[in-house]
Amino acid sequence: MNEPGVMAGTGGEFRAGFAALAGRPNVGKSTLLNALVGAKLSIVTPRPQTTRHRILGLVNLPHAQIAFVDTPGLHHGARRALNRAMNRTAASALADADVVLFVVEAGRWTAEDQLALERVAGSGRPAIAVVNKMDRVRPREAALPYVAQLAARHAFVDVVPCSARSADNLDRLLQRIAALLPPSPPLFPPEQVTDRDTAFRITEEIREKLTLELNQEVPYGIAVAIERMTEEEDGRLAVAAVIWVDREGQKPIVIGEGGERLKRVGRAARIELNRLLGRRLHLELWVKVREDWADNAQALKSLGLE
Ligand SMILES: Nc1nc2c(ncn2[C@@H]2O[C@H](COP(=O)(O)OP(=O)(O)OP(=O)(O)O)[C@@H](O)[C@H]2O)c(=O)[nH]1
Ligand SMILES: [Mg+2]
Repeated sequence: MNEPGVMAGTGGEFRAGFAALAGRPNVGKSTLLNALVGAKLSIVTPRPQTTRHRILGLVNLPHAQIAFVDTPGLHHGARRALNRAMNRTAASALADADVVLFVVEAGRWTAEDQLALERVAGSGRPAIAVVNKMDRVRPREAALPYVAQLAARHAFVDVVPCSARSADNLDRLLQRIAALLPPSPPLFPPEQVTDRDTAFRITEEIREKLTLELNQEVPYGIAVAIERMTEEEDGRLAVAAVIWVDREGQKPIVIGEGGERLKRVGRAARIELNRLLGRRLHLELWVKVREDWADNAQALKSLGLE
C-alpha cells in the first residue's frame, strides 16, 4: 500500500507510474487530460459517452513522469456491446493504475457518479477526487459543502477542486499525483506524448466534429474508420475515411441537405488536424450503413473496441 504522507516527504527519488482518469460520462475527463498534458489528445464534446477508448497522455516533471490514462465514462444501461466494451475498458484502466483520479462535476452527484465511485473503490487503488468545472462556481466557497460531502463518500487521499477548462489548480493536482507514484525510472521516452497514432487521431477528430453537428441520438450510432491513407506528391496526407451509421435512416442526417453537413464536418476536421498534426491533409469522407455495428463483436473489433 502507498503511504502518501510518508512517500511525499522522502525527497529526491524519481517517480513514475499510471494515473487513470475515471468517472461518469461528461464530467470533463478528456478536457482534463488535454489540459494536464498541454496537447489535444482526446476528443471533447458536450455529449456524454464521447470517449470510447483508453488514451495515454504523458507528462514529464523534473522529479516524475505521469502516464495519464483517459477512459470512457462509466455508465448504466450497458445494453449494446459497445457500451459494455466501454465500461470494460474503463474498469481495466483502473486495475492497471497506480493512482486513480475520480473526476466529478462541482455541485452535481448522480447515480452514475455513485456507480463510478463503486468501481473506483473496488479497484483498491489510492484515489484523488477531482472536483472539476469549478469555473462555474461563484464564489468558490459555495463548493465547500459539496467538497465535504464528497470527502465523506470514500477514503480519498485528497480532494482537489479545479477547472480543466481554465487550467485552474492543475499544478497542485500534478504535484499530488506525482507524490503517490512509486519510485521508478521513466516508463516512456521523454519525447513521447501519447500512444495513439495519426490514423486514430484523424478518426477521432472526424467523430468529434460530426458529434458537434448532430442531434442527441445519432452520435451514439456513428463510428469512423480509415479506409486509405497515402502521401501525395505535393506533401499532403490524403485520407479516405468511412463514417459508419447503424441505421439506413441516419445516412441522410449525417450527409445533410446537398451534402452540406458532411462538407462542414470534413472542413472542420481538416482545419483542426492541420494544426494538431502540423501538416496539410486532403480528407475524403464517405457514409456507409452497417446495421447494428454497435452490437456486433466483429465490427467492434475492427474499430479497436473490445
Ligand atoms: N465549464 C466547464 N466545462 C468543462 C470543464 N471541463 C470540461 N467541460 C465541458 O464538459 C463537457 C464534457 O467534457 P469531456 O471532457 O468530453 O468529458 P468526459 O468526462 O471526457 O466525457 P466522456 O468522454 O463522455 O466520458 C464539454 O462540453 C466540456 O467542454 C470545466 O472545467 N469547466
Ligand atoms: Mg472523454
